[in-house]
Amino acid sequence: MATTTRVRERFLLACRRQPVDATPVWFMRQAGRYLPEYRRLRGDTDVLSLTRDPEAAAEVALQPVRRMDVDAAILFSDIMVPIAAVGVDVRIVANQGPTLAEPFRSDADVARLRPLEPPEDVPYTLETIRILLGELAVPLIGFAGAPFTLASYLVEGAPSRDHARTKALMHGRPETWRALMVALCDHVVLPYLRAQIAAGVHAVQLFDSWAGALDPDDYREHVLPWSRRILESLAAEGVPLIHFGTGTGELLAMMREAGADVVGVDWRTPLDVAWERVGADAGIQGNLDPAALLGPWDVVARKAEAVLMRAGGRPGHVFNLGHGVIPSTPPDHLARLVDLVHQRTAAR
Ligand code: 1CP
Repeated sequence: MATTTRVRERFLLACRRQPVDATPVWFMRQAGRYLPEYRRLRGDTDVLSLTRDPEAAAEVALQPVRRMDVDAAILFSDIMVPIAAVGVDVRIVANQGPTLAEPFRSDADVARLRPLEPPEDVPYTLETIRILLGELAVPLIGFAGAPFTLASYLVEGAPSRDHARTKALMHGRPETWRALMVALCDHVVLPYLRAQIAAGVHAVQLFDSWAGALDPDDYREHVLPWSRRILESLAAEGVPLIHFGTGTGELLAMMREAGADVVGVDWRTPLDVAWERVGADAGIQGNLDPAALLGPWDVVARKAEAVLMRAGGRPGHVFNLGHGVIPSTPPDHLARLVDLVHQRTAAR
């Protein structure tokens, strides 16, 4: 059993749609290249090596929390960490992303995903969580990639725009697709998330970053059942479950249906429209365009206030960007944004 640390509650309350003293804020990729202290610490080390060094990974996750009054921290890891941990040769190429020496194409490739044994395969992730729980005064978010987004990297072998090979496999070899989805759920994502929860993370986010590449029928038939398998299996664990993707305007209701407590939405769908789609019985996370932070402060403030207006003070809003922080973002804009959200929403 993990020790329960006393942490600031407002992020967890909002995930449960309970009233809060101010709207909680955190940022996807709040740890990362926009911070000079991250660039200094990382040097030439690749991201996967950094995640395998618990002291360094914990330090990176703490950096944004020291600079800004964010209401949650996110584990520093990557969605490809548990894939690499079961022995698949994955590298994260600088300024590009995950690449595989031998992309997945067949049933024999699916067999390369042996079951993850967290204590042996990802001891560094569990140790990073342990260190963070001892240091943090805000909740810690654990995460994993969702089966579709993980499959896209495995099948394409590199970041992709059209996800063509992935869709070709999904449509052309449905049995192989199914086997791949089962292996990703049961051998990789579920053991990885269960271990993070057992180690004490306060909430979990399932990143289906590229699900928006699918039409709604394909999402329902080929992807939703697997994301649901994960979220429903975790429901009894008692931590809030956040389900995020980009370009998902037409998929939002199904992402909620998959079993999420909170649905993360990008900037393409206005927050009030998105909330209507996920339903009033779910929370919503988002959704300022990360590129707005590249403009002057008055633009950031105006666009952030528009997001808050659309949230309308209803319980269940977690303020975030619509996707990760862009590396050229001025750190001071983000810190000011946190304060603006807190001030504008502080209970009077
Ligand atoms: O230092 C670097 O080179 C920066 C790039 C980087 C970072 C900071 C990568 C390579 N991974 C990470 C850490 C990371 N990855 C975190 C923790 C940091 C935080 O949020 O504060 C998280 C949550 C992830 C998750 C992740 N990795 C996702 C889902 C989130 C998202 O952005 O949609 C995805 C799709 C990845 C794959 C990946 N890893 C790295 C890159 C550049 C990418 C995306 C590549 C692509 O466009 O396909």
